[in-house]
Parts: sequence; structure tokens; C-alpha cells
Amino acid sequence: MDFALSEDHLAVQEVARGFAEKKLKPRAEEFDAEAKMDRDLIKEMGDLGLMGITLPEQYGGGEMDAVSYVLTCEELSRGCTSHCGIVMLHNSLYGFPLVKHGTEEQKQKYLPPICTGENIGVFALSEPGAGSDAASITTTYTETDDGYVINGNKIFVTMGSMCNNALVFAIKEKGGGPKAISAFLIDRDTEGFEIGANEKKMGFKASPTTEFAFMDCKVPKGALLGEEGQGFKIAMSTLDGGRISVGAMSLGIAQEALDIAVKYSQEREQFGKPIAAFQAIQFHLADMSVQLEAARNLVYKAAWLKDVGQPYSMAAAQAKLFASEMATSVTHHAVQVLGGYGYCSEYHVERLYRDARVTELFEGTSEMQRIVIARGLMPRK
Ligand code: COS
Repeated sequence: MDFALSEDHLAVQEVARGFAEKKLKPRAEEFDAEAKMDRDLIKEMGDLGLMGITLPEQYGGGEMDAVSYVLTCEELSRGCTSHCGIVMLHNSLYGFPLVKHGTEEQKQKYLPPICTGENIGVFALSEPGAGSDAASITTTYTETDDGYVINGNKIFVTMGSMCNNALVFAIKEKGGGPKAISAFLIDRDTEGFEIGANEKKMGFKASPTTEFAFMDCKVPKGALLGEEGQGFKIAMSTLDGGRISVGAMSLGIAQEALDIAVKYSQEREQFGKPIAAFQAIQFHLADMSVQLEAARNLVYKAAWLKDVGQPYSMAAAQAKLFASEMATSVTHHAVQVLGGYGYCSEYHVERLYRDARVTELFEGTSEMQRIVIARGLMPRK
């Protein structure tokens, strides 16, 4: 067994770390306060090869492995979770299903501009009445002579208001179950596709979370991704990979919080010495580091399983579950170590605490991860 990262892994980690340190971290409070991302920084991440780091070279991607991707997400989220989120979207939720199920024409049209960061592609599955129970979506599609007509609503679309293109899941008839669901690639300017309001959120604020409405939205036959009726499986297998990167985002949030807490505890003096000299504080820091390291091992292992072509659905759920709950716990400890200062924005841990919370919710709640894991323990006959 070898826990060492390769030269390539270390190189990509350094690139992502440098970008996060120089471009994201100094402005993270601004992004959060203004709930705004910097479009130029998205293009810069494209120039650095991060936007399409796992996507095929022939479409402008870096064709690097899942471990490289995980290291990238971890480093970027230390700087700004929202700017990390767009890299996750392009490599996992939007890029991965396109690579796996797209026609040559679809790949040529949609992949190059998401690798450069010129275009933004998003994943629209959840609806007001269908979140965890993804098979119960009610956005419908009807086949016509020359294409499909989509009707319905989507919510919680990450980067929705900034998107150029969307991967949208719709069902042939309401209540038709998983096998009636298909996936469609829909361009923003398509008639009948309305971009709705952005949510006001607790954290992950710079990344817009948006409602979509489809009203007699006509798309051509070429908008169908994969085969008709394969949409649910496309969504679920896409989320498997996405969950590894949510785990990686959680690692970055927690590492940043731990680093701030360690530094602060060595500088802050009470009772005549740095608070780091007190076991009460040391025990917080020790627990934080153990939780973080355990989560890191789960996340890297899940990525490695994906890279070597072994099943990773259950490992991804385990990694996401443990790492996201760890990030909530570690940032909670960090606020405690910093006391009143931890509750103020100046020291950043209050933002990290708020940002951590979304990792337990998106790409499947912790409860859904437990279901996936339990099912993995008891495979259906
Ligand atoms: N990869 C590929 N196929 C999968 C799959 C996966 N990870 N998970 C399920 N499937 C397939 C099943 O094999 C089944 O196909 P067959 O009937 O051909 O065997 C089909 O999909 C239906 O699966 P299942 O019956 O298990 O579906 P359920 O409705 O019971 O849902 C859970 C399963 C709960 C696991 C699923 O709904 C889920 O993960 N929900 C969370 C959704 C989510 O993450 N939402 C967040 C949206 S993104 S912000």
C-alpha cells in the first residue's frame, strides 16, 4: 500500500493551491457578502486547466484522474467554496454524463466551452416535490415529430442563473417511475425556458441557486442525452462521482478551519499564556485533525476506486457522508476555539461553518447517503 501522491498529483495540487491562495482566499469574504462570483476567475480556472481537469483532452480537458480532481476541489474550497462548486459542476454533474452518454455532436458542441470556462453548464434534477425521491419528478416531456416538449419546474439548480446550458431530467408520464425518466441538454436561450429567482441561503452564497421553469419548451431530437428512459440511471451514476467531490470540498473547508484555529490558538493569550497551551483547546484541535484525516482517507480511497475501475457508489456515499458531517463538526470546533471572534466574519471560520452545512445537503442528503450505504451492505437479490 502506498499513500504517497504522484508527481502529477503534487503538481496539480500546487496549481490549485496557488490559485486559491492568491485569487480566492483574499476575496472570499467579498464573494460571500455580495453573493457574487467573478466570471473572470472562472475563465482563469479554465486557463489553468481546472474547469475540465477530468474531461477528455480532445475536447479541451486535462484528462486527469479522480485523485487529481479531488486534490483540486480540496484546495479550491479552502479559498472559496462557490468557485470550487463550478469546477465540480463542470467535471462531475455536467461534464461526466456528457462524456459518458453524449453523441459526438453533443460532446463537440458542449464540452470545449465548459473546459475553458467560457460557458457554464448545470444539472437540473430536483423539483419542489422531488428532492431525495428523485424518481418522483413531475417535469414532463412529450415526443413530437421533430423533438420533445418539456413542461415543469426545477429548483436548487447550482449556478442556475449564470448557466448557458442545462442538463434537465424529465419524465414521460407523471408517476411513471425511474424507467420513464430521460435526460435533455437544453440551451439557455431556448423559447419556453425561463430562469427564475435565486435562493437566499445560509452559506455557499456566491454560487447562485436558482429556479427553472419550462413552459412548452420545444427542444430538437438531438437534445436527448443517452437513450430514452435512461435518465434516472444517468442521474444516479453522475451523482456517485459528484459525491466524491463534495467529500473533497468538505476536506478543504475543514482544513482551512483547522489551520485558522491552530494559528489563532498560538497567538491568542488568556490567563497569561497562549490558549494553545491549555488542554481544553488542544483537545479540540486534536479531535478536529483526527476527524479530518479519517475523512481524507475515505475521500481519496473513493477517488482511487474510481480511477482503478472498481465499483465506487458505496465508497462515494461513505466518503461524502463522513466528510460532510466532519466539516460541520470541525468548523463548529473552530468557532469554539476562536470564541467570540469565531462568531465574527473577520476570522473566516463563521463563513466556513455556514458553507460546511451545504455539503450535508446537496448531491444527496446525509440520510440518502446512509440509504445508499445500507443498500450496499444488503444488495438486492
Ligand atoms: N448508478 C446507476 N444506476 C442506479 C444507481 C446508481 N448509483 N442507483 C440506482 N440505479 C438504478 C437501479 O439499478 C434501478 O435500475 P433497475 O431497475 O434497472 O435495476 C433504478 O436505478 C432505480 O433504482 P432504485 O429502485 O434503487 O431507485 P429509488 O427510487 O429507490 O432511489 C435512491 C434510490 C434513494 C438511492 C435515489 O433516489 C437517490 O440517490 N436519491 C437522492 C437524490 C439526490 O441525490 N438528490 C440531490 C439532487 S442533486 S442537488
